[in-house]
Amino acid sequence: MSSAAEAPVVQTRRDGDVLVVSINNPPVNALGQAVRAGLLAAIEQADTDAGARAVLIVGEGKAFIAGADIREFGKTPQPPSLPEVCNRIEASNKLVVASIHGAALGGGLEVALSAHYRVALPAAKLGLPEVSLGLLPGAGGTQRAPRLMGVKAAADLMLSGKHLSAKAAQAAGLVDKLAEGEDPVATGLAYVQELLAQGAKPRRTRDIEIADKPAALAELDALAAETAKKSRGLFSPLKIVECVRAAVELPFDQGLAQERASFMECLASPQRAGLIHAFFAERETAKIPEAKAAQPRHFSRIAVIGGGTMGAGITVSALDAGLTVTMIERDAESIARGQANVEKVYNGLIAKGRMTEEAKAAIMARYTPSTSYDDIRDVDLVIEAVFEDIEVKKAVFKELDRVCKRGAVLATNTSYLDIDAIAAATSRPQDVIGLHFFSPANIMKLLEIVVPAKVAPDVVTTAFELAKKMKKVPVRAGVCDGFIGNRILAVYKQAADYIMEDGASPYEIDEAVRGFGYPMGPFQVTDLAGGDIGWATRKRRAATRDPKARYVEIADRICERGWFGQKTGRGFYLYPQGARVGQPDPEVLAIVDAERAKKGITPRKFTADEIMRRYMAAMVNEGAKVLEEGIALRPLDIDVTFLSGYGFPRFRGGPMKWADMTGLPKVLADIREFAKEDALFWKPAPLLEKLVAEGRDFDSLNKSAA
Ligand code: 3H9
Repeated sequence: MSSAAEAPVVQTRRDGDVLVVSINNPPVNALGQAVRAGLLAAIEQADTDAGARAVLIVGEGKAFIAGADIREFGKTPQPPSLPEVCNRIEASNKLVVASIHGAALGGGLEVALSAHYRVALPAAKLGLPEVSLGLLPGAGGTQRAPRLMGVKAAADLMLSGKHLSAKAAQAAGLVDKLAEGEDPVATGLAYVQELLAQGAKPRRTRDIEIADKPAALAELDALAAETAKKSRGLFSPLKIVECVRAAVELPFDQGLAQERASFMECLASPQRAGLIHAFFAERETAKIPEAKAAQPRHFSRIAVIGGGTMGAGITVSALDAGLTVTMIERDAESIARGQANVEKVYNGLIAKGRMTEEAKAAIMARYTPSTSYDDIRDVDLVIEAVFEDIEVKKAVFKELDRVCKRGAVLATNTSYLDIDAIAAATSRPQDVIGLHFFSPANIMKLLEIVVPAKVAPDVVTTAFELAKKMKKVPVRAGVCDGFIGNRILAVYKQAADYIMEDGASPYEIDEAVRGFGYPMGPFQVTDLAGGDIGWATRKRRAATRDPKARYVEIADRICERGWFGQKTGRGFYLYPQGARVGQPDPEVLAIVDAERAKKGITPRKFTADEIMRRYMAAMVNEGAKVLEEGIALRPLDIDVTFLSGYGFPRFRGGPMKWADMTGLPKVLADIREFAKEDALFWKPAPLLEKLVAEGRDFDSLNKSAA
C-alpha cells in the first residue's frame, strides 16, 4: 500500500486556538466509514482540548464533501453512522464552523448544517440531491434545512435535488457569510476569528423554532398533493414531504427518528438500487479501451453538413460548447432555413428570459453559413446530418474527402446505416466515425459514438472529448443496423406490434408502458416522431426481412392513409385542432380488428403485467445479443443508452439492470414460454442462457470489464 493510501482521511492540526479538521478523501471527500470515524474522533478531541476555542471543518481538493459514500449503500452499514456524527458535531461545546468550497452535497451539506456557522467561497455548490438516488437526506437534512431556510424552500431544495450557488445559499439562509478568496482554510480561519472576536457561542440548528407552523403545514399539504401527481411512481419524494412535516410537528429528536426510519425504507427500495446504478453507469461509459492509448485530436472549428432539425440541433450543441461552426447547405434557401432553425432555439430562450440578445449575438458570431464545401477546408471536425440515404451520405463523404484537411475527423449522424460502407467511400476510413445524436440534438443527452472497423483510436477519443464538451452522455457502440438503441428498439417495438395484433389495443399497451414508468408508450412515441420515419425503415428492410418472420401490417395500413401522427393530426391517436395529447381513434381500432380478421387471429385479453413481461423480455433478449456481438461494450452501456435516449424509467436502472433485479432465470423462462408461440422471434440469446446456467447476472459482466 502506498503512503498516500495510508494517510488518514481526516487530519487535525491546531492553528492558534482553532482546531482545523481537514478531510482528504479523493476524489470528492465522500463520507465513507473512515471519514465518519475520523470526524467523530476530531470532535471528541476538540471538546477535550482546553486550548482550542473553535473547530474549523474543511475539505481538501476540489470539494468540501460530495455526500455519503454512495458505494457503501446496499452493504452492511459500518458505525459510526452519519446522523451520529452530525449530532455530535452540533453538540460540541466548541464553536464549530464549516468553510465550504466546491460541492457540499447531501451528507456533505448535512455536516455543514450541523456546524454552528457556515462560510462559503463563491464557487461553492450546495444541495440535498438524495432524491435523484432514490433517497432522502438521512443525516438530519430534512430537520435542519427547514429550520434554517424555511419549510417550503427546504422541501423544494430536497424535491428538486438542485444545486444552489453560494450566493443563492446565503440568500436562502443556509450560509452565514459569503467570502471572496480561493483558500477555504484561510477564509475559514479569518471567519472563525471574526466570530470569536464578536463573542459568538455554539449556535445549534436544532434549537431554531420553525415560524408560523399552521402556514407551513398548509404549504406542505399543497406540496404533498403536487408531489403525488408529479413523482410518477417514485418512492422517496413523498417520504421527503412527510419528513419535513415531522420537522414542523414533532420535537427535533422525534423528527430525526422519523427521518432515519424513512431513510432506511428508501435504502431498501429497488428504486435506490436502480438510481445508484444509473449514477455510476453514466460515469463508466466514458471508460473505453481507446482512452488508455490515444489522446484526442485538437478541435475548435467544426462543420455541420445539413441545416434540418438535426443539423441545427447539433449546431446549437456545438456553439454552446464554445466551438466555431460552419453550416453547409446545398443552396441559399436551404441555408437560410438552417440558420433560422438555429436562431429559433436561441429566440426561444430569449422569449423565456433565459438569454439576452447580446449573449445570442456573441454565440452567433461563431456561426458561419455557407453553400460551398470549399469553406470547410480548414475545419478540425465535420458532422454530417443530411438525408438518411446511403448513396446521399456516400456522396457527401466523397466531397469531404476531397476538401477537408488531412487529420480532420469526419463523422456521420446516421441512425441505422452502415458506417463501414460510408467510410469506404473516402480515402481515409481511419478518420470516419459515427456520432448518433438524438432529436432534439441540443436537448437530448445521449450520443452514441459508433466505431467502424478501420477508425483510428484517437478519432474515438476525440469523439468522447466532443461529447464531454457538449455535456452529452456518450456510449460506445459497434456498427450494425440501428447500433445499440435503434436495433433493440426495433425488436421490442415488434413485440408491441405482436401484442396489439393478438388482442391488446395500442392504448392499453401505451398505458401499461406508462405504468412501468415511461413518460410515453411506444405508439405515442411513433405519433410524436412521425409514423413515416418507421415506415421508411420498414420499407428499406423489407428486402432483407426473413420471409418466415411474423410481420404486423397495422402501422403500414395507418401510414397508407397519410396518418403520420401529431404532425398530420392523426396517427394511432387523434389530435383534433393540433392537440398534443392524443385521443383514442375508433377507426384505428377498426383497422386493428380488420388486420386480425385477415390473419384469422381471435383477439385475447392481456394484463398490463403480461404486456410488460413481453415488452421487457424482447428488450433484454436483444440486449444480450447486442452484447455477445460486441456492439455494446458492457451491459451498463445498454442501460445508459435507454436511460438517456429512450425515456427508460431511471429508477429501474436500465433494461439490463431491470433484468438483473427481476432475476435472469425468470426472464429466460418467460422467453422460453413465449417461444412456444413463435420460436423464431423468441429465440433466447445464447449469452442469456449461459449466464443463467452459470448462476450469474449482467452486472458480473460490468464488473469483469472494469
Ligand atoms: C447522501 O449523502 C445520503 C445522506 O443524506 C445520508 C446518509 C446517511 N460517493 O461526477 P464526477 C465519484 S447520498 C462515492 O465524475 P464531477 C464518481 O463516481 C449522496 N463516489 O465528477 C467519480 O468516480 P470515478 C448525495 C462518488 O466533478 C468521481 O467521484 N450526494 C460520490 O463531474 C468524480 O465524480 C450526491 O448525490 C459519492 N457521493 O462532479 C452527489 N460522488 O472517477 C453525487 C462522486 O471513479 N456526486 N463520486 O468515475 C455528484 O453529483 C458529482 O460527482 C459532483 C462532482 C458534483 C460531486
